Amino acid sequence: MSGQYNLILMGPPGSGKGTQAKRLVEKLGIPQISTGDILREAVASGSEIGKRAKTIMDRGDLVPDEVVIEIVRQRLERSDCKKGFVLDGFPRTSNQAKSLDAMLAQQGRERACVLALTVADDEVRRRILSRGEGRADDNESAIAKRLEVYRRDTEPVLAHYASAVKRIDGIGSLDEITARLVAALGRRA
Ligand code: B4P
Repeated sequence: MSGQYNLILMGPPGSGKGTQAKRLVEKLGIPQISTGDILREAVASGSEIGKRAKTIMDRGDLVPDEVVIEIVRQRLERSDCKKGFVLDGFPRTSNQAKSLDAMLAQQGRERACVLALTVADDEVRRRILSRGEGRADDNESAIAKRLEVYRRDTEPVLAHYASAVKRIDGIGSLDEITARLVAALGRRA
């Protein structure tokens, strides 16, 4: 892989995207861009975007494309993204993926590489229910909705990126999974 790490970390809810993105930041020296974290900050601050997003997120649905696309567009323009980035939780729809491709092309960047964590539904349910962060979307009905939305709207994104997708087994210790991700990028852990 050349100088830039334009990475997309994908996987079902609770598959460990946020957890592993933070570890890749340490290893690769590039920023994490988590649309989930940015939206939760907006909710906490009581901004207009946050007010709009809260009800949608709490029930496990996706925030409208135009809102998250604009968030990512502004974030990618910041200077810390020059060497690359780890997108965590974006793109989640084919429309978001097409917009991201256009943004990268416009900025003269390489196409993104997709690292897709695979974890079975029972395991993600168990992880989310035991994480104890008190997130409003960490309950049985919101998890069922998030998994349904993932199958319907987000799995097609994997087909969109086709040969740029590297599937990574998301079961194992945190260190084991980080090592698999780093190896998929052609680096040693
Ligand atoms: P996110 O914040 O992206 O949340 P997530 O998919 O549920 O979690 P993630 O996969 O990051 O799991 P984590 O590392 O925490 O999205 C939340 C909501 O925001 C969405 O439902 C949507 O409403 C909105 N949203 C975000 N992006 C959007 C977009 N682009 N478009 C529209 N809407 C958007 O790990 C989960 C748990 O597992 C943790 O407790 C962790 O400690 C544990 N864990 C991790 N790795 C493990 C391992 N190897 N073994 C055991 N446990 C592990």
